Amino acid sequence: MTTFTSIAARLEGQAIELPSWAFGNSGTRFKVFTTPGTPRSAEEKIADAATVNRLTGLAPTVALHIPWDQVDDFAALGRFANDHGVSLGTVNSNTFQDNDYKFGSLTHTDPVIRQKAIDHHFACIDIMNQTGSRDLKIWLADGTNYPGQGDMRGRQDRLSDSLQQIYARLSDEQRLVLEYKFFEPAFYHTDVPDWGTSYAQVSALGDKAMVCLDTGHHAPGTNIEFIVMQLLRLGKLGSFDFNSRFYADDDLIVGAADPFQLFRILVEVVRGGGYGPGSPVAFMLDQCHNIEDKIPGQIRSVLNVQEMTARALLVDTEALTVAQEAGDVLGANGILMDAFYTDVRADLGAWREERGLPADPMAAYAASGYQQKIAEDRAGGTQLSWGA
Ligand code: LRH
Ligand code: MN
Ligand code: MN
Repeated sequence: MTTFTSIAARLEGQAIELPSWAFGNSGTRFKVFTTPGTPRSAEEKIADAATVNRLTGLAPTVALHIPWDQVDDFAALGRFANDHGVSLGTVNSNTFQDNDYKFGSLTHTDPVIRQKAIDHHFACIDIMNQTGSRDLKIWLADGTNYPGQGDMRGRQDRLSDSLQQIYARLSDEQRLVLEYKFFEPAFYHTDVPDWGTSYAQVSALGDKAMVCLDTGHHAPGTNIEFIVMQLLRLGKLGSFDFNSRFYADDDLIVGAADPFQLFRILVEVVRGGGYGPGSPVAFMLDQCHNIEDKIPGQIRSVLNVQEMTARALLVDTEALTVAQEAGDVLGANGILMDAFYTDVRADLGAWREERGLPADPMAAYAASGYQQKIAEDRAGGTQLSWGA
C-alpha cells in the first residue's frame, strides 16, 4: 500500500507553466464573450498568472505567444514577471495569422514566404535570449484542404530544411519542441499531424529537439498514454500542452472532460521518468476560458494536474509488477483503479497549508477580492483576446 505521506515529498517542486493567452478573451468562431477585468497588456496577463502561482505554488512560469505578447522590451517584461514572483517560460511562435501564410509557412513553396517564417522563429529565439527562456515551441497551421492541392512530400522536405535552419540558431541551453495536431485549420492533410511525424522531424535535428504533446490534438479514442510511454521510451517527450476535450481541440479545463485519461497519462509520465527533478518534460497548460472566469479556470486546471499526479504517484508499482507478471489481469487493473479512486483532496489541502499556501486555492481566490479589483481597475482600454 502506498500512502499519501509516502508520496508527499514527491509533490514538492511540481511546476506547470501557464499560457499568457488563457487570460485573454477567447471564444469560438460564433462569438467571443468579454469578461470584466480581462487584461489589456502583457503585464496584466502576467500579473494574473502570478496570482494563480501565489495561491497554488504550482505555476512559476508563464509562456509567451509571439506576436500576441509583443512588447518593446522583453528583458523588462522578464523583470516585471520576476517582481511578481514568476518568470517567463516557453516562447511560442505564430505563423498562422498572417495572410502570407495562407498556403503554408515553414513548408511554403515560395522561398520569400518560407524565409519570412524562418525569420519569425529567429526573432523568437532573440526574445528567448532576452527572457532567459529555454524552449521554443513550434506549432504550424500548415496543411491543405483538398487532395492534390499540395505536394505532401515536398512540403515535408521544406519543413525539414526550415527546422534545420531554426535549430542551428539555438544555444546549447535552448530547445525546440515541435507540436503535432491531426487537423484544423487544414482539413485534408496537416504537415505535422501526429507524434510519428514530429518524432521523425525532431530526431533528424538532434538532441535539443523534442516532441510537444497537446492532449487535445488526437483523433477521438486515441490511446494518448501509449504515445506518452513511447516518446519517453525514445527520450523525445519534451513537453505537454494540457487541456481537455469532448469533441475536437476544445481547450477546456484540464481533467474536466476525462479525469481518468489525465490519470492514465500521468501514470505513464511517472512510470517513464517524465516527472520530478531532472526530467526533461515541461508541463504546460494550453487552454482558453470562453465562458468561465479565467483566473479560477487556471487555478482549477493546475490543481487538477496536481491531484492526478498525486493519484498517479499512489500506484503501488511493486504490487502492480507482481500482478502483471503473474498474469493477474483483474488484480493488476484493481491496483491501478485503487490509486485512481483515492480522494487526495483533503491530504493536498493539509499539504498546502504546511507550506503556507491556502488549503483551498479556489475559495481563497473567491475571497481575495482580486476579481472585483481587476474588474474596477481595468475598466476602459482594450481587452486582449486570444489572438491579440
Ligand atoms: C494549436 C495550439 C498551439 C497554439 C495554441 C494557441 O491548436 O494548440 O499550441 O500555439 O493552440
Ligand atoms: Mn497546443
Ligand atoms: Mn490546440
